[in-house]
Amino acid sequence: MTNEELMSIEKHLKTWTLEAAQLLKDSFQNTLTITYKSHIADLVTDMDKSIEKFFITKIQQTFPDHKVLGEEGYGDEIKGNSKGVIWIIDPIDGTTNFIHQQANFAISVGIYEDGIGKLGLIYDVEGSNLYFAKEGEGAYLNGKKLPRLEEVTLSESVVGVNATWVSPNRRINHEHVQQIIRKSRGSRSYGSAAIELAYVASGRLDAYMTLRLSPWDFAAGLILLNEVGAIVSRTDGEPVQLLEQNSILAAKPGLHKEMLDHLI
Ligand code: 2AM
Ligand code: CA
Ligand code: CA
Ligand code: CA
Repeated sequence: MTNEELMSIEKHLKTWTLEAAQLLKDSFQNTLTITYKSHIADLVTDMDKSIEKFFITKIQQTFPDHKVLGEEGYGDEIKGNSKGVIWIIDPIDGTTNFIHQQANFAISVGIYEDGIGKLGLIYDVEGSNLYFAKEGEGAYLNGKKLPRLEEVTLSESVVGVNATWVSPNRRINHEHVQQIIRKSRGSRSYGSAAIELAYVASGRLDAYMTLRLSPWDFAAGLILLNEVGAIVSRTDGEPVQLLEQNSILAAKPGLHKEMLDHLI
């Protein structure tokens, strides 16, 4: 797409996100309808669904040839085909936080063309923090350019990790995760993958690792991270596949290798 088209998409994306964020804030006054997806800790609310539909309606009206991949399934059948322009949307990332805390949840939108990340946006709704990146033009927090990330060692790092992975589980050797945490300066867990990826991009976290994310969890984050020079791979060191589920290790240069050496 041309730069003109990209600028038009950016303008709409930011406007719609702020409108959606207001809908989410307004919803705090209402009673949420909460249902379970795969299990009792996998929650979805009526707001997850209505925000996804809100974006899809706007996109179909304004950019009819664009496709949408959304967590709640109201978008298009993508089936591994990354051709064309695809909006990868998580209407609420951190639904459990949305329900329990009314904080630490985000709207996450990554826009890709033929599999290349063009625009990435993560909006921390309660904190009103807008993380935005445009391919080749850098990443911004509330309009202020984020500096490129510098090398750091694990012993001087704060690492984002979900406590689930510290106990025995079938996805990774939990002792390797324990070693990383012991060696680090500290660990944090925020319950929103999108926010945690935005924190790595903005330097609030030095690294974030997680064992299973879907495209809508990381699509925007990858674009932000790329613009600030973060290193991103799966936890086995292999490249992340955009349209598949992946483990994710995102970290500052140097630290990524040090963590990977513990993991494999
Ligand atoms: P979600 O809130 O959009 O579902 C912490 O739970 C983080 O992991 C959130 O970013 C959450 O996204 C994501 N996540 C991915 N798969 C999940 C699942 N099956 N159950 C709960 N959270 C999941
Ligand atoms: Ca979910
Ligand atoms: Ca999510
Ligand atoms: Ca979600």
